[in-house]
Amino acid sequence: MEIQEKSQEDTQAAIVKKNVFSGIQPTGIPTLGNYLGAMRNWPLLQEEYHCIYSVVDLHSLTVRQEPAALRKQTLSLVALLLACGIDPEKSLLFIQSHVSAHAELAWLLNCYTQFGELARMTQFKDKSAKHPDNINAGLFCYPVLMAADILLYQTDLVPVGADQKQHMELARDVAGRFNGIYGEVFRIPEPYIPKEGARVMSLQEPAKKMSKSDENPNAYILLLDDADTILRKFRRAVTDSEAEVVYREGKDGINNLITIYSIVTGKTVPEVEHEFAGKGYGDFKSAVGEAVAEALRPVRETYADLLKNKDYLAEVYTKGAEKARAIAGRTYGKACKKLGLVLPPRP
Ligand code: ATP
Ligand code: LTN
Repeated sequence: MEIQEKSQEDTQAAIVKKNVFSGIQPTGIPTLGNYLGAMRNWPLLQEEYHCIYSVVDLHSLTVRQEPAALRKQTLSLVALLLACGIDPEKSLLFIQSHVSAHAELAWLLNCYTQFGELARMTQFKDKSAKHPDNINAGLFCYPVLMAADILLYQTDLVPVGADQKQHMELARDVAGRFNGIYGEVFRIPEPYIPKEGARVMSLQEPAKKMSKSDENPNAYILLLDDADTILRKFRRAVTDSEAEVVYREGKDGINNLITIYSIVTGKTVPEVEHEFAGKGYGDFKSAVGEAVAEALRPVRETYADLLKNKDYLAEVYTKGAEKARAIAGRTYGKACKKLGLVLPPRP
C-alpha cells in the first residue's frame, strides 16, 4: 500500500514537474555577472524541474568571432557549466547548432515578428552602437532565435539575468500571437530572475552592467581569474568618497560590492553592514575579493580537470543533443503542420 502511494506521488510529481530552459553564448569566459545572475542558479533548479541548458553558439555569430577561438570557447563553456554543478544525469546540456530545429523554428517565427518590435530592443540598439560596421540581420533577429530556443521545449521557466527581460517579453508575445492564430502550439514561458545578483555592475563604472566585452579588464571578474587577480580587481573597484559600508541610493559601487558579498557568503545586507561597521573600504574590498576567490575556487579546479577529458565532454553534449532533438522535433513538427507546410514522409 505504502509503495503504491509512493509511486502515485512520483507519477504526480513527474506530471507537474515544470520545464526550464536557458542559454549562454560562447563569446568568451563568463563573468561573475553571468555566474551570479544566471549560471549559479542553473544547477539549483535541476532537482525540482526538467532542465535543459544550451551553449548558444548560433547567437554568438551575430558579432564577428574568430573561428579557432569560438571552437575553443564553446568546448570550454560546456566544461565550465559542468564545473558549476550541472549534472548530465539530471539535466540536458547541448550545443545549440547541433539541434537544427532552433534555426528552423526561428525562421518560422521571424514571419510572425514585426520589424518594429525588433527595432525597439535595447540590446540591439546597444550592440549596433558598439559595432556600427556590422549591424547584420542576425543581430536584428537575435531575439527571435532566442524565442525559438525557449519555445521548442515547451518551457515554463527561463532563468536569466535582468537584462533579458525585454527578450522574454518578446518571446511571450510571439508565442501568444502564434497560438492565437493556430491553437495551442507553444507554452507561454515566464522569466525566472533572481532577487539578488540579477544585475551585477561593472567594478569600474558601477552604473553599467558587468560585461565580458568591456575594454577595461578591471571592470569585470572572469570565472577563471586566479585568486590574486580577483583580489587585485576588487581592491581597484571604484567606490565613493564616503567611508561607510552601507547599502544606500547613490552608492552604486558599494551597493554592488555588498550585493556580491552577500550572495557569495549567504549573509543578509544588514549582516554585511554590521560586519563592516567602523571599518574602511580597504578592509571591505579585500574581504569581498577573498570571498569571491574562495567561492570560485572549486569551479576553477573542477573545470581544469574536466577540460582534460575531451571524450567525456563530447559524450555529454552528444547525448544531450540527441535527447534535445527528439523534444524539439515534436514542437517544430507541430508548428509546421499548423502552418500548412507539407510534412515529409516519416523514414
Ligand atoms: P555579451 O557580453 O557577450 O553580449 P552577455 O554576457 O550579456 O554577453 P550571455 O553570455 O549570453 O550574455 O549571458 C548569459 C546570462 O548571463 C544571461 O542570462 C544574462 O542575463 C546573464 N548576465 C549577463 N551579464 C550579467 C550581469 N552583469 N549581471 C547579471 N546577469 C548577467
Ligand atoms: N540572449 C541571452 C542568451 C540566450 C538565452 C536563450 C537565454 C540565447 N537563447 C534562451 C535564455 C533562453 C543572453 O543572455 N544574452
